[in-house]
Amino acid sequence: AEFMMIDDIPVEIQGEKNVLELIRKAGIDLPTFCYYSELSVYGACRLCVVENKWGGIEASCSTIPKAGMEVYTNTPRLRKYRKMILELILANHCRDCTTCEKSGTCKLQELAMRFGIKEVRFENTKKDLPMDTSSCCIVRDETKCILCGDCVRMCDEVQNVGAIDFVHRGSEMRIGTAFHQCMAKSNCVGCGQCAAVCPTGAIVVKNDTASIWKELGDPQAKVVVQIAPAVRVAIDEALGQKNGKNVMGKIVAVLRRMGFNEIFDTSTGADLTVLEETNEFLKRLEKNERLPLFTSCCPAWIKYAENKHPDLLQNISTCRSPMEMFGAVLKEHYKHSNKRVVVVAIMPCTAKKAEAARDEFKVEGTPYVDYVLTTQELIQMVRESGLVFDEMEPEAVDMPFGAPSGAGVIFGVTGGVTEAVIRRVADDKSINMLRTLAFKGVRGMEGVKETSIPFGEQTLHIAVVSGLANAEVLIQQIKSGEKHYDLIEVMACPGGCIGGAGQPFADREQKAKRGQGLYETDRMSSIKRAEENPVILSLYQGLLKGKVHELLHVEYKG
Ligand code: HC0
Ligand code: SF4
Repeated sequence: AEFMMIDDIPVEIQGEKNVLELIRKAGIDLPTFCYYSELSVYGACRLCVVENKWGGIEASCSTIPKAGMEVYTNTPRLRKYRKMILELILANHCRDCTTCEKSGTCKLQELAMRFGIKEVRFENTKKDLPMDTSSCCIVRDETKCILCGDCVRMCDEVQNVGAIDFVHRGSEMRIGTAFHQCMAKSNCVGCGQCAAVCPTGAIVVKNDTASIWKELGDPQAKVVVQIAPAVRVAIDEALGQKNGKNVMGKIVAVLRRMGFNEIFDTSTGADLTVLEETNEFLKRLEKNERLPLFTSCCPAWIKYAENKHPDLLQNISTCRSPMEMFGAVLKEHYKHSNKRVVVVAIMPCTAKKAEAARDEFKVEGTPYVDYVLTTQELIQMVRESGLVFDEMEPEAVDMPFGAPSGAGVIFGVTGGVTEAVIRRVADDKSINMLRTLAFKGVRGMEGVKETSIPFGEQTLHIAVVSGLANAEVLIQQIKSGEKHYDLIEVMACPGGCIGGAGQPFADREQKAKRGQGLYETDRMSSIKRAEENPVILSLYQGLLKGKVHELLHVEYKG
């Protein structure tokens, strides 16, 4: 075994990419603004500096650990250096913390507290720039930007979008879009991953909670809400436990107390999607046309395809996302209500806000889904209400839509849509087939997964990707003829919806726990397959009769 010395204590090197990871493994929470293990190392914030035995100072994030190396993490020089960096950042930073969207989760605020910064000795030379509120998904406030570049690297390296980049040089340097366009006109796909890694309030998720409170207070409004699969395994991280367990029952209880009139599960919509998407897949297989079939539930992926691969739009499933399917079903179901029906969707996702606002999902200007709230916004509303989430007694969702199948619940994790579809198309319907399917390569946090299943005389080749840069690699391989697939599931956020930018921030390990939480729910569901959900059957015989195309499918106009 190889060791290096950290603060005079030997620590074993076990393949850590840099000294910073080793220091953190040793239980020392060295601060950083610009380090994320899934992004390239930028080394700009200099907070992670360490001192070597000769008194040299170096950034630990960009130093490779070597046997025999000796570093110190907490010397008087380093403390002074870190304080100085923080003070310089704070000098050029808006300091209206109490009214900032990021207050409480801001890294700069946290470090200023940790390092006991009580005064800032430098003058603020930063220009006062207006906020960019043009996007439905994110809000940019450049006065809070500390130029760590996390957003730029996320957008480029993980999402292959490149909507934002450094512009100008020296003291004029800032983050901007191509041709200085507003976010809404840029090629941003709304995934929100930049906001998820932004350490300050420079990029935040758009907050729509005020509109919801207003609707809840309006006696003329019937406020109906649907809850996405991934929300139930993440909300508790901010309001209770961090174990990734499904707390859907508590969410339902809290929403009822807050005044929502009818509460449903988006997974019911996912059950509809399974049936529709499988039909479509089987038809295309039969005719051998428009293959591979790409899934269509992720709105950031749809936007990405529209921007970069319009030729692939014909391959994308015509199924609306579960949220939009269910939104349309709900509006249809309540169309004779004597109240104004407002459909709210609680999602792990920022791009869903833009999806809900698309013209394709409006009838005479009225959207099927009126508002999308992220998990984080719901957390804020729960806190504001004063209801103690941890003490809520779990309750069930409302009829007539009731509980979904397990297949509809696992939609929230990468590979879930695929697994749900395979359950339906596979010839073998035994419980053993279900069990082995879990080990066929569709589960797990990897960004690219492949599997194949027997189908009659054929073998179906299936790929599952999360992170748009991973999708891009796959698309190039397909276009060059190097790879062939029949079905491809694409989710923009690493890990799928559980890793959505609307969720509390999570590392890979925490995302994996959320995934396990959804699989556990599936294990505990007596109905595993979408087609066995009696609610879905009655919908096809009733409300959806003659309206399947109108309510469940879409043609994107670009
Ligand atoms: Fe998802 Fe969905 S699973 S996109 O990941 O398909 O956001 O959770 O609600 O619509 O069901 C997000 C999560 C959903 C939809 C579903 C799908
Ligand atoms: Fe890039 Fe996504 Fe942020 Fe848009 S929301 S700028 S696509 S990371």
